[in-house]
Amino acid sequence: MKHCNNAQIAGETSARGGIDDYPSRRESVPQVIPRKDPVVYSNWRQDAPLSEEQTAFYDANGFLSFDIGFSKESRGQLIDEATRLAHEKDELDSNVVITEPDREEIRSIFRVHDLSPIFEKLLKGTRLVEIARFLLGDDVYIHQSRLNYKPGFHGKEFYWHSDFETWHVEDGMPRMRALSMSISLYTNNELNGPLMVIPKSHFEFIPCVGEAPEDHYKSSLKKQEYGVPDEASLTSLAARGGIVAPKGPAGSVTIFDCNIMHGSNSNITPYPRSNVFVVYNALSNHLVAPFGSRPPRPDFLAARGERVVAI
Ligand code: 6CS
Ligand code: FE
Repeated sequence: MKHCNNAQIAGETSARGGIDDYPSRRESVPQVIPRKDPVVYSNWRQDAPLSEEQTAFYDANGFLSFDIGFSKESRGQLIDEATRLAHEKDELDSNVVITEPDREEIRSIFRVHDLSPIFEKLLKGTRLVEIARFLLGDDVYIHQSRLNYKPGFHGKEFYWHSDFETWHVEDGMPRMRALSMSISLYTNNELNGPLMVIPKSHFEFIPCVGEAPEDHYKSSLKKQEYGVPDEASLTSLAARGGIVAPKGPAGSVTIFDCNIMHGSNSNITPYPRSNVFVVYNALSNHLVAPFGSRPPRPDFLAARGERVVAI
């Protein structure tokens, strides 16, 4: 893993003319850039929504898993809603429905907090929002939400990536001051393609090599081939932090930092691994012009303008 020189640590002038502290898809050789942003933006306090140990674990590892304890009834409601959205996909804006590569099975449906009052209630609920506000030290808004269905037998992998690398280059997210929460609707076990994270990888920004094509999201949401890190950097990150696949019953939540390296394997078991994901961004970290050279992505992927509404 090559480390970049001081000039690059100091930040390069971005294609937009400002300073870009996390330049990516520019160099032909990946050069690791140490994280320049905090992970947890608040000091722990007695009334914090996470324990001191949970907060310290998230800060050090870049992720945290726990069970929000769905009642049987609320779990059933969420599954029925995910099924309803899938059945009514032809009535939805076709942009928000992503199918698996070369198949008709649904891979993801985006902006579920707009499409479903049931998912809106969960994702804008106090329990999750208070945790996001605490960790990000600011009011928050929903940058993106999605249902990843990962259906039995045909749910394909999500290759290793840092979300922040994409959100910075393609959406214009300035700082590492956002986080995702993945909430399982079915059991996530070691067999059905659980989310995998590399602990501690959030401390280093791995620039990617190769500029993505126009409208990259039309292919990347099915199978990401640009904005993916090189194998030497992945090997080095995994050697240091290992690989963890949080497991648990429906209602398990995994919070993960915007820059942690993560991915998931294909699901060839009969058991779906449908999880709802939400991305909370700090209000002060709202999107600006992309740090890459392409036009901004559509707002079903990256809320901007009037969609930036604190919750
Ligand atoms: O490009 C994005 O925003 C989406 N792609 C991945 C693989 N993770 C984050 C997000 O869902
Ligand atoms: Fe991701």
